[in-house]
Amino acid sequence: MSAGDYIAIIRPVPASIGDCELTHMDRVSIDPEQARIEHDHYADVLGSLGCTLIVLPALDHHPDSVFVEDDAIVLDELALVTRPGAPSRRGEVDSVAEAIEPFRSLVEIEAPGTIDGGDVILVERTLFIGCSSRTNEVALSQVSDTLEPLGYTIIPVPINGCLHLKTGATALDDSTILCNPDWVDPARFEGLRTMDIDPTEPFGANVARIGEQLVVDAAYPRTNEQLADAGYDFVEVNLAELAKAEGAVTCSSILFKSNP
Ligand code: CIR
Repeated sequence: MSAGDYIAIIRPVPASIGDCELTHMDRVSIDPEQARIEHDHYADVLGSLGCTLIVLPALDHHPDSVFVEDDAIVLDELALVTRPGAPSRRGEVDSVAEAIEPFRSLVEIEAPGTIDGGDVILVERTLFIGCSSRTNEVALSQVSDTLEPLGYTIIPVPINGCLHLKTGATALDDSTILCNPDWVDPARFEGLRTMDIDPTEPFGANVARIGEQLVVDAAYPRTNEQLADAGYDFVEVNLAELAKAEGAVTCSSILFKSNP
């Protein structure tokens, strides 16, 4: 499967990004213009890798609306439309669902369930789901009830000290997880190999995967060098402004196969 077979849903950086939710970070000033420049380059990279881009309308009254990953979990058979853990983010999901509807049937997470897409790592037919401040047991049960009959395995993963599971761990391929062991216990990924990030780069574990190709943040050169040494192929982006909003590479798009 090449990147050309993938859809990437993105949404522009809103003018209100400075009013974003923050959980583990102090608020610092964010330059929306600089964030837009960085996000435009990110979109260009996804396009240059062959993804078909779907650009949603900006939602200026939703400060975190650029972080579309949290609004849906797209699998081959269907898409779960999330109910984000932060109430300020719940108005983001309708337009995301509308964009996915031509490609997948939709299943909505119902109240009082809450889950953010950033808490879900999909490796083949296993979903590792972070037990974060955004994702609760009600949503975990709904996800299990929907997906286990389709042959998926759901594995809850405790996290400690970061916003989402994917802040501290992401899949590099179908058998390897890149992990910050201070935030996520590598032993939770039973049956998979794990690679630790460089300990000086705690946020380096968040990489986006499009088939064989990875997209990484250039802010983590030591971790990226480890990836290069291990033979991974990646393109670098710079999302420094969005990082101040507790965002990262995966959060800024929803990537899925157009014809699974
Ligand atoms: C939030 O707290 O919801 C945003 N400021 C950051 C969301 C980042 N999303 C992600 O890691 N999937």
